[in-house]
Parts: sequence; structure tokens; C-alpha cells
Amino acid sequence: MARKKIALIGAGNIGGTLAHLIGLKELGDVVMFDVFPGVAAGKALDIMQSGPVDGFDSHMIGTGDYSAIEGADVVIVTAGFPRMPGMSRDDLLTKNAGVIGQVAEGIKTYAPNAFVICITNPLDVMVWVLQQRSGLPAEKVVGMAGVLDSSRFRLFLAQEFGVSVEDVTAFVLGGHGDTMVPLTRYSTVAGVPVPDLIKMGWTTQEKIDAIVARTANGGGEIVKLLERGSAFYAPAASAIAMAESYLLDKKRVLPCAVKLNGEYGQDDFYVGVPVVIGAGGVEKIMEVEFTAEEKAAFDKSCDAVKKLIADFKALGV
Ligand code: TXD
Repeated sequence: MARKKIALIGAGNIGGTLAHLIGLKELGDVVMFDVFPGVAAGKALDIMQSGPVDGFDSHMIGTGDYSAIEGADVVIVTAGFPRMPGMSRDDLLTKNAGVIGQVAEGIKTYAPNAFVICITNPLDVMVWVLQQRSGLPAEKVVGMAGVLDSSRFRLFLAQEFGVSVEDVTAFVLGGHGDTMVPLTRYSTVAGVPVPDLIKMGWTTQEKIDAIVARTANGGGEIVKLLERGSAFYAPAASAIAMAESYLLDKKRVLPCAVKLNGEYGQDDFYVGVPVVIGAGGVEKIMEVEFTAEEKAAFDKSCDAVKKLIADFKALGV
């Protein structure tokens, strides 16, 4: 059986890390597309040259030509601009929407059957633009944010409890970042929910509140440390978990930005909820019951995403 083909649109920090992980995990061959084709080609060659040492045969190329992504099984999109000093949110919205418009055209023309994972910020709006403009079915176009947010939450919980990250699960919904909604009663250590761990004296509500706040600001904490650029190792690992679940039909339950059609009382826009990812793309949306407080937090998060979509529509791009 021929190897799977994975196209990476954007060969920056996350793009390069994605290609490296794809090689190490032997998920398939890689085509990296960038408006700086030399960077894409250089990274592709460099990573391929690590293959003999690490023992993988993935073929990798870098290009500035969309036709090279033809027939890709998976497309992961990181193309875009980060926010620079002096730039408003609208500037970023307009600039990245323009980029995503081009990307959507490329995918529509050359890889209409792919499973598409968008990472570019502002995530919940960009993935919506990507699905609208590419015309691909909504179950094949998803956004990566929740896996990253919940991975950060799991790490901080594991550190607090002094247990392995492997035994910590976290349940996160809503938009990416600030308005993320962690459901602590569905977050567990080996199946024991966090509120029970508080009762058992393993931690306090204050400490959990601080962890939740740190998680929601997880991206900002790293931007501040790096000074130039944003997180890329954990975002890349998170998108790979989603791609792997699709390619291997693992049917993992992962929090992803997906288009809601009435679920959670919301309609026709993208926001993060737990879903089953398998060979069919988004195979099921998991709809849990909220407490009044959780519902208020989720609705607030949805309102923030809808406001950004409205801002975007008002720009008329
Ligand atoms: O959780 C999440 N979704 C995120 C999102 C977590 C971390 C970072 N997140 C966002 O991902 C971040 O705000 C950016 O919008 C993207 C990509 O982050 P990365 O760190 O990889 O950014 P880089 O290194 O600036 O890479 C972007 C690349 C760069 O090589 C540009 O030349 C290229 O995108 N680029 C394009 N490629 C193709 N086509 C067009 N038009 C284009 N414009 C720029």
C-alpha cells in the first residue's frame, strides 16, 4: 500500500515540527507549501536527512506550487501571520483571512477529498472561513485548539497532583484561549473527577482555579517567554494526534473546533467540543449536559467567537 500523503500549508515553526513528527511516527510522505518555497524545501530536505538516523523513509518536498498537494489525504494549515506590535486584531483577521482564502482555493482545486486541520489564528474564525471558501464538507474540516488547551490543563493538573500525565484526562470546550471552558467535573485522575480529589484533600478549589486561569493563558505565557513567535511543539503534537486518529481510524475522542448544527443549542459556526475522529472525519459530536454555570460559560465563549465572525463579516473581505 502506498504511503499516505500529508500536505502542510505553511512551513514555519509549527509546519516544520509537524513534518518532523510525521517522519518520526511514519505517518506518510510530506509536501510542505509556503510562500517562501526555499524555507519549505530546506526544512523538507533537512528533516528527510534525519530519516537514516531515526529510521524513517517518509519522502518530503517543499514547494511554492499548490499542484504539488494534489491528492493529499490530510492537509494541515498553519499559513498566516502572527500579530506584530502595532497590529490590531482586525488587521490580523483581515490578513489571515486573505491567506486562508488562498489556501481554501488550493485545497478545493487539488485536495478536495482531504481531511483538513486548521491551526491558523484566530482559530475558530479561520477554520470557519476555510470550510466556507473551500466548500469541503464540514465533517472533513476541523480546527485544532482543544487538544492543545486540554494537554496544557493535563500537564498542570499532573504537576499539582504529582502523578503521571498519562493518568490525567481533561475535558475542555469553547473557543481557543481566553474563553476556553474547562469542565473540571469531567476532568479526572485515573477516572476520579477533580471535584472528588478536592474533597479527598489532594488539592484546593483555589489551586484548581489558578490552574484553569494558567491554562486559558497558556499561549500568552509562552509568547512572553519566547519574545518572538508563539508555541509550536505542543500545537504540532496536538494536530498530529488529530491526523493520526483520522489516518488510522482510531476513533479517538478529542476536543476539536467543529461546525455545530444545533448541538449545544448553537448553529452554523465553529467552536471547540469533544468529537470522535475516525476515517469519516468528524464521526460524532459528543453532547454533554451542562450545569447552569457551565452553560453560561460555554454560551459566553460562543458569543466571543460569533462576535469575531461578525467583525470579520463587517470587514467585507
Ligand atoms: O492552538 C492553536 N490553534 C494555535 C495557533 C497555537 C499556536 C499558534 N497558532 C497559530 O498558528 C499562530 O497564531 C499562527 O497563526 C499559526 C502558525 O504558527 P507558526 O508558529 O508556525 O507561525 P510561523 O512560524 O510564522 O509560520 C507561518 C508560515 C510562514 O512560514 C509563512 O511564510 C507562511 O506561514 N505563510 C504562508 N504560507 C502559504 N500561503 C500563504 N499565503 C502564506 N502566508 C504566510
